[in-house]
Amino acid sequence: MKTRLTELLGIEVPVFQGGMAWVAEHKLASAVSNAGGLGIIAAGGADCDYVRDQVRRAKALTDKPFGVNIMLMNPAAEDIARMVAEEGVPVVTTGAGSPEKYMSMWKEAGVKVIPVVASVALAKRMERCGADALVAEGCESGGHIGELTTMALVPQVVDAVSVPVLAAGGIGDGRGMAAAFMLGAEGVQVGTRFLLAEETQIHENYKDRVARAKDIDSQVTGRSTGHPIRVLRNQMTREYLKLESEGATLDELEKLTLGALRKAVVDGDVKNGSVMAGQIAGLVSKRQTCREIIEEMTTEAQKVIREKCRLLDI
Ligand code: TUI
Repeated sequence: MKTRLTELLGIEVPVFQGGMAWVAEHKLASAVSNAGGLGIIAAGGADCDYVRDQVRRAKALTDKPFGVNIMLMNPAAEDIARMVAEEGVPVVTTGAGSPEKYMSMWKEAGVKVIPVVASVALAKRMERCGADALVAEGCESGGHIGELTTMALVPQVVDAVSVPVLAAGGIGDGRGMAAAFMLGAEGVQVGTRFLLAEETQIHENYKDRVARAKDIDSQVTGRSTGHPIRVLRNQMTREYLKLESEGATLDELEKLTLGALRKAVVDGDVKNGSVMAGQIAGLVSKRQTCREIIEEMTTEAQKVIREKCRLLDI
C-alpha cells in the first residue's frame, strides 16, 4: 500500500499507532513498526530520561522507523525535543500545542516532523515552518481533542496544504481507513484499536472496559476548562460532569483528573480513573497482535474500495 507517506518514511503501510500517554511504550511501538506501520512512543507527561530510555529500548527491538510523540504541555517538552534530535529518532509527532520553536532543530537533525493538528489554521502554520506531513485529528479521538469531526476536518486540511495528511479520530477498521482515503488522507493514525493489542502493556481492566464499551459510552470532560478530554464514562466522569455543570472551579475539577490516566492504565482503577478512548471504542473488541490489526485493516480497506468501485461500475 504505497502513498507519499510510505515513501517519505520508508514504511510498508500508511498506518501510525497513536502516541497514547502511559500506553504507548517501546514494546507496542516496536511491534507496530515491525509489522510495517509506524510505531510511536508517547512522551505524555514523562521526564526526558524515561523517554530516552524508551527510545533506546525501541532501537534494540526494531530496525524499522519509529516515532516519538511529544505532548507539548509537558514541562519537559523542550528537553525531550532536544533528546529526539540527539538520539536521531526518525519521526516526531506533537500534540496539544504548536512545536514551531523546535522545528529548525529537528529539520537540521534529519528528524521527520509530523505535527498533530485540529484546525486548518495550525495546519497551514505547520506547513510554512517545515512540517513533512500532518496528522489531522478529529474530535472522535480519545484524549485531548479539538472542535471538528474527522469528516469535516480532514478534507479542509487536505485542501489547505500540499504535504501528505493522515486522518485520525474514529478510525478503527478497514472501512474507516478507506473513508479516510476518500477524504484525501494518505494514511491513518489509529489509537483506540491498539489499546487491545496483545503487545499493549496496560492493566487488564482498561482493556476490558474498552472491549465492553458501547457506542454512546464516550464522554468529554473539561469543556469548560479549555482542556477537553474524551474518555469512557464511569464514576469519575459522572462526578466531573456534575461538578462542571454546577460551575466548579478549575482546582476542584483538576482534583478529579490529576493522575487519573495513570490510575486507570497502571492501577486498573477504571471507576475513578480516566479511561481515555475514542468514539470508535464500541467497534473495538478483538484482542489481536499489532501485525493482525494492521493486516486486517489494510486488506479490509482494499476490499471495500474494490467492492465499491464494482458496485458503482468504476
Ligand atoms: O494531544 C492529543 N491528545 C492527547 S495529549 C494527552 S496527555 C494529557 N493528559 C492529561 C491531560 C491533558 C493531556 C491525551 N490526549 N492530540 C493531539 C491534539 N492536539 N488534539 C488537539 C490538539 C491541539 C489543540 C490545540 C493542537 C494545537 C492546539 O493549539 C495550538 C495553537 O497554538 O494553536
